[in-house]
Amino acid sequence: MSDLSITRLDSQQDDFAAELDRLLAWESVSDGKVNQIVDEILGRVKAEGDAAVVEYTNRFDRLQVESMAELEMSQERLHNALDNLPAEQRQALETAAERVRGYHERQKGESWQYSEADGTMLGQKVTPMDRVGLYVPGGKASYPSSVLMNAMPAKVAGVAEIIMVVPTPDGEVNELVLAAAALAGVDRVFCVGGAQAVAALAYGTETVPKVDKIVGPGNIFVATAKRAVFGAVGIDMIAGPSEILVVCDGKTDPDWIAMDLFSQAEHDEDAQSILVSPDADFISAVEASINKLLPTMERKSIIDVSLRERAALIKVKDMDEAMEVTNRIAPEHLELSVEDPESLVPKVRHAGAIFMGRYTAEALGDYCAGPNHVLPTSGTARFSSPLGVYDFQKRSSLIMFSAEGASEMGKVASVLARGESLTAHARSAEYRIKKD
Ligand code: HSO
Ligand code: ZN
Repeated sequence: MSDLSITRLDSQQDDFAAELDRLLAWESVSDGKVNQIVDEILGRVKAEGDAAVVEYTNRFDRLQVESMAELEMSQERLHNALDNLPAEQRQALETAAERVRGYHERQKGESWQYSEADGTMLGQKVTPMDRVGLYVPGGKASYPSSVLMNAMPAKVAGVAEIIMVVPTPDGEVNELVLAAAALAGVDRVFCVGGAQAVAALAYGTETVPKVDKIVGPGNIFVATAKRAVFGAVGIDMIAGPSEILVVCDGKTDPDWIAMDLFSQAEHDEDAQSILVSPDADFISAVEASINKLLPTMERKSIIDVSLRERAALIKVKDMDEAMEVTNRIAPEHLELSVEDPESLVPKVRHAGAIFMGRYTAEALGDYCAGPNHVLPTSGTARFSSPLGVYDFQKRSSLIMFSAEGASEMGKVASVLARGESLTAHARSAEYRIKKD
């Protein structure tokens, strides 16, 4: 295999800012043809329910089932999958699940309230959603770890019912995915996928219950369907390809860094891996490691395309500049492979997850560190956060006035309401003003 040519950038070059923008440009394609297909599927599932879901599933996943019931996996089936796992896998899955649960327990938003001197009480009541849908992709991106990462925060939030959908093309079932569903406490699993699964969850059918929110990654049909049903139900973020940004002081083993870059590149050809360092010799050493290690990788053809097309090795002046570049990128995963990561963290303003120190491989976060691996991608860490318990909880405001409080605030409301020419508002407040 010939040496890979990976984009090299230097912060000192004149067009650095423009080159960086070009590197980061990413648009999740919104295809007219896909929209049309998805609209038709959504419309038919909404109108015809189970029959349409079964028909699409037979067609797209090459199955021959006659009813929705045949596409449901029983709890017994899920628990069999868990019981039949090799002991090592079961233990690893259980350890991961426990750590993810423990981390998310700390995220639980609690209700609160306070009272004012006149007895008026104000507060916020936190409640879980009743029912959520979890989309799990089939095929090469079907990750049991993602089942845990999506289901556990919902469980911890107190969601009463979790409905999972997962396609089984050609009838191929992923036992580890079923085992993870059993472990996470998923309530019902349907072997359907694509826009038809999103439609079934969003609108409900005779068999699939309608959910309040749909979470989980999927292909362009799933993403387009999720966007289309938003409003009828809640959705999580629309995930882009995975990314990693490694900031290194030049003192970590270059093989470790090369493999960390591979770890996201192997997800798919569009994944993006970037190294930022002030040490030019180190950058060259990592490049040599990349070329040495790539032929040994099982997914070398995916990694090869990802690195050629989307990766970059960026030389900066110093660590301060590295942090500026980091904030411009707002990466999904940020590895601070440096001696004293704690000194850099205060300078990080935008990142989905921050992996601190040379030992903290991003891969640990993907599986078992505890924090969620569903993270904002494509620069959206500027305004959004990891999937968490808060995504499955809602807040209601609590307001209770005493007679005295109603009288006082009635005067304020009356003035403001009359300013807006809303007389019923004003008079409603004024009835409660004490007359003496
Ligand atoms: N790195 C992926 C999650 C994942 N990795 C699942 C391995 N399995 C997105 O953050
Ligand atoms: Zn990963």
